[in-house]
Amino acid sequence: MHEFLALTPEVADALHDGRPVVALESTVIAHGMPYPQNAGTGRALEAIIRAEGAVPATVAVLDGRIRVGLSDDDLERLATGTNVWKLSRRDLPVALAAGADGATTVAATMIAAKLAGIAVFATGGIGGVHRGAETSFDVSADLDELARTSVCVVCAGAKSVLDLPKTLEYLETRGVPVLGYGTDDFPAFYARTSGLPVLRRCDTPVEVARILHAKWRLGLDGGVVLANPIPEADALDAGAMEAVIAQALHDAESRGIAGKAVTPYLLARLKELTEGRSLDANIALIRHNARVAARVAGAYAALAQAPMS
Ligand code: PSU
Ligand code: MN
Repeated sequence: MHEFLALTPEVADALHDGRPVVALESTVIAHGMPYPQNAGTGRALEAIIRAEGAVPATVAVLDGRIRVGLSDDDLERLATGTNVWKLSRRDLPVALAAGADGATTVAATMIAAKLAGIAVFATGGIGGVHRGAETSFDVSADLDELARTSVCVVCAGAKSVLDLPKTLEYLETRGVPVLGYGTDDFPAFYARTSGLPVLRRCDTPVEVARILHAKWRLGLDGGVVLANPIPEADALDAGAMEAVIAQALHDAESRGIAGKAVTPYLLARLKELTEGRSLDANIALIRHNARVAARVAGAYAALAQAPMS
């Protein structure tokens, strides 16, 4: 359909028919989790979305084309590949021109979802303003993408390796609604609460869908964050994680890790320091996000199909 964009027939058909589709990112597969948990999680997310009656569309770049919807072999290739680039907005044209393989971040996945016509996207955590950004200038391109690209991103908030108050300030400035799913409090990824309020609590998929519909019908382009807390049983102790996060940040700094390597380094280091508990929590929360995203996609598809009144 497009020189640089390829949808699977399943995804294209669902979009054509107005059925719910949920986009999934691939950086979490290629750079956010180790093998084989990454491949297993990628497959589990697709199965969860299907079980909820929606079509999953995992996004990645393979051989220089943005692929929306992957085969099982494609997924395995991303999960095991040794030369899979991490692609955000700035990297996409370079990877396409080079014919490279790459995993898409939240920002790049939003771009692909929007091009394909997918309104809802599930991930683990969004990038944000890093601690110390006042000197490092490290602000994830995910935030500017949320400001401009009309996709609803279902996440478990953001990790407290980031500066959460500054992340929320930035989203406020850029006009991005931050909604809490069943919570008034912005979740902090491994922990259910951060002590920071969301803009609006939503308790049902329909409430979320109504906000998406109102925003986009009004021509207010840009994303929406739907922050869905990690399930109670899977949450990690916030105080204990704070100490581990401080250690991981210190290690990143003393090794001179910078730029796009920061987030993958921190994720891997947290896993080591928690003996795998951070990975278990990460898998649990992203599965939960996929389920909620499928339900929101269903509610939004129903609303978008309804005759205008
Ligand atoms: N946060 C996580 N897990 C992840 C990421 C973020 O808890 O895997 C990934 C996402 O793909 C996100 C990206 O879009 O890292 C942000 O990278 P950066 O901070 O370099 O913008
Ligand atoms: Mn960064």
